[in-house]
Amino acid sequence: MNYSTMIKQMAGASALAVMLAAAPASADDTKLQELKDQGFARVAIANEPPFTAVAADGKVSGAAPDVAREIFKRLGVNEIVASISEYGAMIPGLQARRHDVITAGLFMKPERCAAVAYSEPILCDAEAMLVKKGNPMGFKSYADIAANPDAKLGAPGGGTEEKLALDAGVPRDRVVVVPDGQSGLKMLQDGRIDAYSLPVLSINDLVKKANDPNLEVIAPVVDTPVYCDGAAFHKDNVALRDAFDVELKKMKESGEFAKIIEPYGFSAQAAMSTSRDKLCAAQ
Ligand code: 6CS
Repeated sequence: MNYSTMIKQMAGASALAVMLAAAPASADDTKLQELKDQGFARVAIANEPPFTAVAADGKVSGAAPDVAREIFKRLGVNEIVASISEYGAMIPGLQARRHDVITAGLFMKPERCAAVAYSEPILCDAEAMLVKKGNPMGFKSYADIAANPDAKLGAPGGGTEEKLALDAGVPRDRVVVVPDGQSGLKMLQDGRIDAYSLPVLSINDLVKKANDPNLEVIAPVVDTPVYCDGAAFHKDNVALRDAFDVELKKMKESGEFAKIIEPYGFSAQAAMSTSRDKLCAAQ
């Protein structure tokens, strides 16, 4: 290569370098301003009390949206607008920009941590199974369900319980996708499934409202960890996630975080005793 060509190449390279250096802050830095201008944050929820709930009049509550609503207010975004989604569709919906954040009790696991930008931990819970009174098939673990060729488990589509059951060897055709708590309860009562699995607080909420003496809660499911969720942001919105975490930390330290989640049955201490790094590396 002759000298003049080399100089031209270098000039081009340095011009490019100057352009990149002057490039505006990443697109990520504008997301919070976008939400402020929009006036609301679009949150994905599941409608699974006490994690998330939608009343007959459309009012959104539950520990996850209540924490998010308060933090977004502090960030200058006054409202949240919720859409109900199956757990397995939440991350694709976030990646397709249909949601600004997932605030649904979506438990941190390595494969999810790779796909989203989680906040620090918010809601922690163990896993449970709802069975007929007396636990006639003797379930204590998902392996017990795998071992019984007649046993069928109901669980949320794309949810943690479905994956735990499949990983424990329950064949696909014996793991029944259940869209919501009421459906799961009915399927169990009608004998279409032999156990229905959700986190402990969700199962307890369902049982309390069912008022059916022929039900029994198996909790915790043996050989399963305590999971914690975080608010889940798009991978390109780390600056927004970090701003959310600054406010979450303040609320944890002031006691305001506990005031929001503990009336729902969650432990602030459980969330404060772990971290995103630990939960995303664990299991
Ligand atoms: O994160 C999950 O997959 C699970 N989280 C909750 C709050 N309920 C069921 C779901 O499978």
